[in-house]
Amino acid sequence: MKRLSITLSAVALLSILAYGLGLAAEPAGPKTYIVRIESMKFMPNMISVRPGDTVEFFNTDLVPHTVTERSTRAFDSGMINAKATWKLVTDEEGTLLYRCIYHPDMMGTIVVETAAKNAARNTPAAVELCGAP
Ligand SMILES: [Cu+2]
Repeated sequence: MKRLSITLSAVALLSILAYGLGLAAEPAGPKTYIVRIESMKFMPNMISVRPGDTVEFFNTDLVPHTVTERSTRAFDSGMINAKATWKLVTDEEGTLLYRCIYHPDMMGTIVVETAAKNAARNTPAAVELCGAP
């Protein structure tokens, strides 16, 4: 019985160590990130995600905004009303530049890249909502 408890303690310790080193902290599935539209700005205005992740734009302002790809309008949210949200599901790697059609000064960037590249790049303001197991 004593040996069993020592073994269990060793397993627990290894689990804690692995978690502390980040080995067990990285969920495999796609995640959802929030970009707030607040006071006529995208916050954060630069976010780094992985292919398959979702970026959800939440308009906290009292006026409508859009999330529109800057050059070709490859994606366009249409009007996002006050207190409404719009989701963009990313697919392949690349840099997505967008702006608000109504307010040309409002601009943002989504960098879509694999895990190895974007591990430590997100700002604290990039809130991770949830991660599928
Ligand atoms: Cu706007």
